[in-house]
Amino acid sequence: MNGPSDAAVSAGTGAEEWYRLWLRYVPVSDAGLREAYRSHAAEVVVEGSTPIAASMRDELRAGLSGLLGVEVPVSAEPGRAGAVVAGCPATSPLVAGLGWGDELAKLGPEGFIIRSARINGHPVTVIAGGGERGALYGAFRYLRHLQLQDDLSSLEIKDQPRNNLRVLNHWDNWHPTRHDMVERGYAGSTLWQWDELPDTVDPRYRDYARANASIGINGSVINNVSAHVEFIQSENLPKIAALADVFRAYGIRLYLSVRYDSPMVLGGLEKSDPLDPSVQAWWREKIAEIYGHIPDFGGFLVKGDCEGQPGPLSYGRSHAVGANMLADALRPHGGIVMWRTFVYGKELDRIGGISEDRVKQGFEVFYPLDGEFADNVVVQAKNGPLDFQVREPVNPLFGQMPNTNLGIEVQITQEYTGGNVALCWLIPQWKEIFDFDTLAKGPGSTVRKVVEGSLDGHPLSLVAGVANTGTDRNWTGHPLAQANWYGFGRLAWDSSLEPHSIADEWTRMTFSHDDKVVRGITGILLGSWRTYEQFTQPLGLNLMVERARCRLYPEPVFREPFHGATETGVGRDRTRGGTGYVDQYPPPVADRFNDLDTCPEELLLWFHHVPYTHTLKSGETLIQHMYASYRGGVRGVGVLIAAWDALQGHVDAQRHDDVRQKLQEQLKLAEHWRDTCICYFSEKSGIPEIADEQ
Ligand code: GCW
Repeated sequence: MNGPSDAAVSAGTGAEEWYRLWLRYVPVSDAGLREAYRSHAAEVVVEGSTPIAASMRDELRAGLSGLLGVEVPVSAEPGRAGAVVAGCPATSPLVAGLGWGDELAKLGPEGFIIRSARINGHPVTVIAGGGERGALYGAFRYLRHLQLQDDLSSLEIKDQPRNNLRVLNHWDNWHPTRHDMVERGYAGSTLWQWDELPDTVDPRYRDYARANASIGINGSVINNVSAHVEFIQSENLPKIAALADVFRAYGIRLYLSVRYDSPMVLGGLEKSDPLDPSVQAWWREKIAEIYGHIPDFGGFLVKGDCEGQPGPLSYGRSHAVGANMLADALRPHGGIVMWRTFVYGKELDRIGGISEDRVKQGFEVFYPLDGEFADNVVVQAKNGPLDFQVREPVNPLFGQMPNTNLGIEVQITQEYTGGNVALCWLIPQWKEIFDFDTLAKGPGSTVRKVVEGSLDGHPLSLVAGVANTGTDRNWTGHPLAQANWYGFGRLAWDSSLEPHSIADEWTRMTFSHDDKVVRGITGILLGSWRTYEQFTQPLGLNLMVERARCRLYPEPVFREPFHGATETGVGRDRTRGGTGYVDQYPPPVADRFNDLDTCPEELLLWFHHVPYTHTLKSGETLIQHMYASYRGGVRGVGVLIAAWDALQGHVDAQRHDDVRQKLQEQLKLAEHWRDTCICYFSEKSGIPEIADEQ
């Protein structure tokens, strides 16, 4: 097999339908409900002339007109029953006049109230934001309320985001590199057309911004963390600024990934030592130049001292010193630094005492730095200690850097979870991560509370996701991967949301309220992560995938140093008797993982080297369970296919066909994994599969 088939990368027959994402605004099917809605949404009133006010006005007008099947007019002030009034006290006298200031202040600038009220004697619906972004999020929430066909008669909705930075990380390059224009991107090329900007501003940027605002994403790092200096080169800043102008109208701040050695590469300086005054001056000047083009620029994302990226370690400076220098230069402009903890390998040789086991190294570098980062630095840690696997334990840094703004990075693009070939809805995985109890301050010390900042009282909270978007007309390569983008935004806004409700929302907005469709597609989404785990890396087996760009296929022999398979057993001994990784967790968690009997079975082979003949709780031996898992995973894909086929005639033919094709691709992938891994482990262990398992 040589990578995804042509069908796997084509836009598919339903391209234009998929392009509309979850913002389809198709007429409410029930005529009675549509009539009722029309009486509650008769005109749109948005005061002010700011970019966000214009966006809100456009979205409400287009959304209501689409959903109600009539042209809903825009008015300067409520002139009839059923006006929809949107704004915030600072920009809308109508909203300011309601006296909701104290309530709104409590919700913060991104919070909102949607409430039935009376203005000028008319019954109206008010969408009031604490600030303009809050009003914008309220407008999208109101439209989602209609898209979900909920009752409009007496509205009382209050909401606010649990995390204040909700950011996409685009691993987009300035020019083609070994990973093409988008590293680990499986949806075509980069969205940012650098050769056309700033003169030509593709309308697609606005649709990108709308889609993000509709799910509360308020930040976009537009370039790869393996950074290129072109993104901060003076002649290119007008191009970057043109994107920022589009994003601003949807409450999205633009950030840039920067190379730590930019002062040398761009500035011609001798070195990039953060303690060197000329380096500090260079960054201050460059940052001032960026803000000259982008007044609300968000700040920098940095991947330092890893995979060939330069960093402060080469000057004998810690990552805290390295980050704080940039943070100091950004502070006068209100900018922040997001500093990644993803470090491993040779760059760490400069620090003594780093363990051999790669998964221990990030913790060993960052744990000692707790409390040393400036207040406008957010340390950005991947959800797990290795690298976005289909299953990993939670990164032990969560809960153990109480004096640091500690954000989380998850991967929406499916580098290790099927590329654009397999459906793997990751929201259940992310939910498990947010729900994990670090026990750092006793029971209830969940990753959610660490990231939100509520456990340790931090004002800066970050949820970052490596984006899965590209130029494919369906945005995400696999059309159903749109649900990963959607779900990321919803969990970044509130990580206590239930996966089922997110799947239900997305399905109704993207497809229909047909009960068969809603039940069918939510079931397919909810089952897909474990199915992918079953046929690729069961029981915490890490890792099996090849090194290639798409990481779709197993390379069991090549990956033996990772998964630890021998003639007698498989898995990595990370207990106290092995690499000792387990003791990077607080004692009660470490004890649970350290003991073969209490270690959660889904992480068994991550923490333990287990004999093939070991008996699991199910009564099966380990090896027979693995054989059964690979077979079960293939059957699981068959279940997805059957569930999708059952929707024929209930989903438009074009989009139905696109997904059917993808699922067939996925079946071939799963069968390849099954056959390769069963063959590998049969030979390795010398233990044949028990016949009735076939
Ligand atoms: O595992 C690696 C990925 C790289 C990525 C790196 C990172 C952007 O394979 O493609 O580089 O993680 O997270 O920085």
